[in-house]
Amino acid sequence: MFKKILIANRGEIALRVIRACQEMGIASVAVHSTADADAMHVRMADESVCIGPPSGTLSYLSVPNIISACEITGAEAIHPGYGFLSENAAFVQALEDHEITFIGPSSAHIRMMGDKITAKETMINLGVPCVPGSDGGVPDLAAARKVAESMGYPVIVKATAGGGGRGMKLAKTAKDLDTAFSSARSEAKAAFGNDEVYIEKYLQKPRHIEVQVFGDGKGRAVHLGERDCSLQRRHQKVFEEAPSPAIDAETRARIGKTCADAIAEMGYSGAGTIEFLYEDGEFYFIEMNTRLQVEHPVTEAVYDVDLVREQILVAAGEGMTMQQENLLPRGHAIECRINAEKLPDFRPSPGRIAAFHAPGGLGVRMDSALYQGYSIPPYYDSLIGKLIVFGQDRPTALARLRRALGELIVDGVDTTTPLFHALLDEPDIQTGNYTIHWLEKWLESNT
Ligand code: MV4
Repeated sequence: MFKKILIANRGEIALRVIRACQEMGIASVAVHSTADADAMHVRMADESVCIGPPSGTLSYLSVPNIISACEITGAEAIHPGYGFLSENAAFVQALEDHEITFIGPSSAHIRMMGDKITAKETMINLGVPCVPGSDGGVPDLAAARKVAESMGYPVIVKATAGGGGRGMKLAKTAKDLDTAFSSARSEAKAAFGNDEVYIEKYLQKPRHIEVQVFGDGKGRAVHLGERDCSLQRRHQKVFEEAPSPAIDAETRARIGKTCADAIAEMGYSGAGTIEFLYEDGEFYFIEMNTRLQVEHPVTEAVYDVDLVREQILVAAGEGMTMQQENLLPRGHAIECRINAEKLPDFRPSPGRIAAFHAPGGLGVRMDSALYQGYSIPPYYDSLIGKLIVFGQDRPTALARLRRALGELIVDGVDTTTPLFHALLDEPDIQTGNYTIHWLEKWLESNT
C-alpha cells in the first residue's frame, strides 16, 4: 500500500480523500494556492505545499508544480478529486512518465472517453445502447442535412471535444440546421481548438440517469446502480438521488450489467460513470466520466461502500473488495449541492463565514470544508457543501432532508439552501416526477 498520497484538489473533495487516507493509515499531502493557505484541506492534511497564486490555471491546474510537490514530499500517488486535472490525459501521461501513480484510470481510457465520438463508437461496439445519430464526425452542412433528414428533426449538434453541455446546438427543424451546425462548429473551435461535431436525434423529455461503475483494471468490473441527476440548472447539477424514482430493480440489474460488462471488457481501472438519457423506458448513452463524481456519496449511502478507499486499493494493485453479488442497494439517498450563491440569479457570493453549523443525526452526512471565520475565495467554484441524507425509503429521506436543511446554518454569505426548502414543497419533487427540463421551467415561473 502507498505510504503517502498527494491530493491535487481543494474544498470538500480534498477532505473526502484525506479522510479515506486517514482510515487506511496513509499520510496525506495537501497542495494549495496562496488564496487557500488557511483552507481546511491544508489544516487537515499531514503536510502541505503551496503550488502557486490564486488563479486555478497557475496552481491546481499546474502540472509541473503538482509533480514538484509530489517529488518534494515523496508522495507515491496522486488523487485528483473531480474537476481540475481529474480527466486530463496529458497530466496522467506525465505522471506515468514520472512513475507517480495516478489514482484513476489510464491516460488511454481518459483520452478515449474525452473524445465523445470515440466514446460513443466504443460503447456501441460493447453493446451499450446509444442515441441514434451520425456515424462519427459530420464534415459539412450537406452531410449534416443528410443525417438529420434520415433521422428526422429535432436534432442536436455536439462538439466531439465537448461534454457537460458545452458546444451543443439544437435544430428544431430543417431551417435551424445551418445556424446550429455553423455555430456549434465555431464555438467548438474557440472553446476546444477542435471544430469537429457530430449529430444526434434530440430527445425531448428524458431523465439524466448515470450508472456508477468500477473496474479493477484486470478485466473484472462491477456496477453500483444509478443516480438520477435530472435536476440541473445550466448543466450544473443541483439535486441528485439514488436510486432513481423512475428505475425498477429489474431495469437496474439489466443496464447495470450492460455497463459493468463493457467496463470489464475495456479493462477499465477505478471509478467511472456512464451517463444516459432515459426516455420512454429506453437508455441512450451520451458520455462517460472517468473520475469520481461530486454526487458519489448517494451511491456510497445506498450500497454501503467507500468508493475512495476502493480507488486507492485498485491503484495500489491490491484489487477491489467489491463483488457484484454482495452489492445490494438498500434505502434511498438524496444530495443537495449547497453553493455560495445569491438567489434568484445564482450569482456567486464569496465572503467570510460568520457562523457555520452542519446538520447531523441519523442518516445525515455533510461534506464541507467550511468553518467559522473562513473566507470563501472568489477564484474557484461556488460549491461549499454537500448535504446527503439517507433513509429506508424515499419519503423518509425527503423528511430527513427537510429536517437537516432546517439545522444548517451558514451566516455571512448567501447560499442556495432556500431553493431546496422550496423544492421540497413541490408535488413533482415529492413524487419524483421530473425530467431534465423541470428545474429550469420551475425557476422561470417561481423566481
Ligand atoms: C442531449 C439532449 C437531448 N438529446 N442529447 C446536455 C449535457 C450533455 N452531457 C448532454 N446534454 C444533452 N444531450 C440528445 N441527443 C439533452 C441534453 C441536455 C441535458 C442532459 C442532461 C441533463 C440536463 C440537460 C439539460 C439540457 C440538455
